[in-house]
Amino acid sequence: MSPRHRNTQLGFGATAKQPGARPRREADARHTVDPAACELLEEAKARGIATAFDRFLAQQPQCTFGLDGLCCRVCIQGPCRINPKKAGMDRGICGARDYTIVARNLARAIAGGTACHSDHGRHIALTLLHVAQGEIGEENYRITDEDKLRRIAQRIGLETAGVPVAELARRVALAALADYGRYTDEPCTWLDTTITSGRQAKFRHCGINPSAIDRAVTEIMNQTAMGMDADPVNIIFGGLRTALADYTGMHISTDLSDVLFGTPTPIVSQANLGVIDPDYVNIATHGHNPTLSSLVVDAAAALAEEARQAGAKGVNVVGICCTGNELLMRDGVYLASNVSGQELAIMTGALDAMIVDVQCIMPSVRAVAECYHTCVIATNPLVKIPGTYHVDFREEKALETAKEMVRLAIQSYGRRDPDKIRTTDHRQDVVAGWSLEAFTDLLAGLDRDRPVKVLTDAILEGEIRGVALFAGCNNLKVAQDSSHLAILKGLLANDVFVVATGCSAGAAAKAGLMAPGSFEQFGGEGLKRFLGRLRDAAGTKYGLPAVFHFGSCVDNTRAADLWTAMARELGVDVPKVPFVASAPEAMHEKAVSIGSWVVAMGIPTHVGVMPHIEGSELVYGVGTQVAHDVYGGYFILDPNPESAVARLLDALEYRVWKLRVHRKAAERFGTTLSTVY
Ligand code: BF8
Ligand code: SF4
Repeated sequence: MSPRHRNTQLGFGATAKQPGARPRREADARHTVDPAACELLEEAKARGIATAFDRFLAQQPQCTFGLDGLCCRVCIQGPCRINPKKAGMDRGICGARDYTIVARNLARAIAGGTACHSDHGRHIALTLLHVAQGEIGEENYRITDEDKLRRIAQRIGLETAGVPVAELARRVALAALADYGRYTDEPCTWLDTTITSGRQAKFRHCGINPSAIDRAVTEIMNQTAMGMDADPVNIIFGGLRTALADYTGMHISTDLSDVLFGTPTPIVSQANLGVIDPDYVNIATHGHNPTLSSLVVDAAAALAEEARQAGAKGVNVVGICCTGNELLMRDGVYLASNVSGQELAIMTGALDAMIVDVQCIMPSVRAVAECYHTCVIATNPLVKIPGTYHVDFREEKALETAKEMVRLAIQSYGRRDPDKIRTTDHRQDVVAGWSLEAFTDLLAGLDRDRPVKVLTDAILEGEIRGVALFAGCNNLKVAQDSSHLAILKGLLANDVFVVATGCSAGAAAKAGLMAPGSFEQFGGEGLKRFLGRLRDAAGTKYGLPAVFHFGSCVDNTRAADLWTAMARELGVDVPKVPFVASAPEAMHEKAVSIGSWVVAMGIPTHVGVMPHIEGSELVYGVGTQVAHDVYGGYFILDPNPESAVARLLDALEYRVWKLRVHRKAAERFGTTLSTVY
């Protein structure tokens, strides 16, 4: 463990930044620990095709000003690259100091992530509105989960009795859209109605309640412009307000996707590149938004006969990234890979089309596809990649457009080059579909009235040590999936109950950590007992996994709903709940915004790739130490998986210990539970 990342007994409080220390990893020569990806990378090498793995190495060494967050390009007098320790270079041309520049860069990354998630949520809300108003035909979209719609409506304070479903959907959609553009100062509805009263008070007290998502993004861009805010703490508070707007947009996405496409229930499928089957017309849906991909699934089923006429056995839709997670958890669609495997899917030579919507789509997919027959189809007006097909996807003719794309894939199947087919056998069984509702049902097998108590009791009694959320991306600074898997296995063996989303869920799925019954293989004795009890009580048709797939990245809000439910069950605020989070291979701006709201919600949050904040001791200290005092959550920045496991376990242990002490004290003195964390 490097001295910078020494742990304290409490599990938080990384030591102050030590000059000259640079504990970043060297480029990992292994590239990936995914066996399917290894095979395909060999193929790339043999064919002389450059991938992101090669380009990562070509970028070395990366600029240390950028890595430290000390490069300012906010105005075009810059870039100003400053060195806080060198006289004359210790501030930018305008006089901005290290802490201002680092805080501004961080806040702008949060704004970027918030824009992505919230635009996704807006799209879903608009789709629901158009369905409710009868502007989109039933063959395209419909309200699939009326119960969830009613529960959401009640939660946000709408009258539901006697209101017809379409009208209720219209009101819910309008309430969601109001969270984007409110001009008064009330907090966003989706934030305020889904958190504990303790968090409501905390956010109000700190003045970080967003009143509208779009306003939060606009304000932080203004606040961090040249000649605006120079106070790093005020900038960080602005960043956190934006991050809470991110949470709001994500929660809207999850809720309204469930209404439109159904709330996930456990479903068995498979993951890894071996799901690309050369006997079928293979279509990868890649990106994030289920409005497009769910229709591709319908269109593929409808056109199976056309595929058979073309000589294939049918159409096989597979998913990549979060679109893959959305389809896996609702429809059991195979998950081909997480973000770093997107080019490799094309290199199987059997991928006939890749249909992309928004976010995490590397422009390089087109360059790789040029070496193959694969037809890359972009579908969103905000995502055009030179050289690809662009199909204008509109909700009102969604099925028709989806069929058009499936037909392109069938035509492309006829252009395959048999010499280039290099599919792999690596695929793992997966049981996915753990919405919070599905997981609560599982707990209800042991206690119908207070299902969440089953989980909190298991923690208080020491059967399991707490809950961990695994989230975030692949980042090629780390061998693909290696940190996810090392930390996941470390926590499972130490009896932590684990849920995962996004590309972290993809890593777990591909490695067999979500296979039915896999908890028996990867869990410690306590976790095995706990999940064994749940399995026996629920009498499930499928075996339980070691890691529970909680969905796509926007579904991190399902995990947030879980810690909120645990806080309510325990009668405390979130900072006392034995719950931690980890993004071992964080990459995207979206991961920065998620990590920031997870910390503000009160959760110790590990990040395994150093964010660009090391240039300012002040900003570093705020994230790793001061945040704990203010919010109860804090960042554990540690690229070493072994010490990350130890520090996450410490954080859980500290919370359980404190919870027990406070409970005992309250019992003994007949008082209410202490609110101190
Ligand atoms: O939104 S985990 S690489 S795919 S950003 Fe992207 Fe990161 Fe994957 Fe899902 Ni989330
Ligand atoms: Fe340089 Fe200041 Fe402009 Fe940033 S805002 S580029 S520090 S002059």
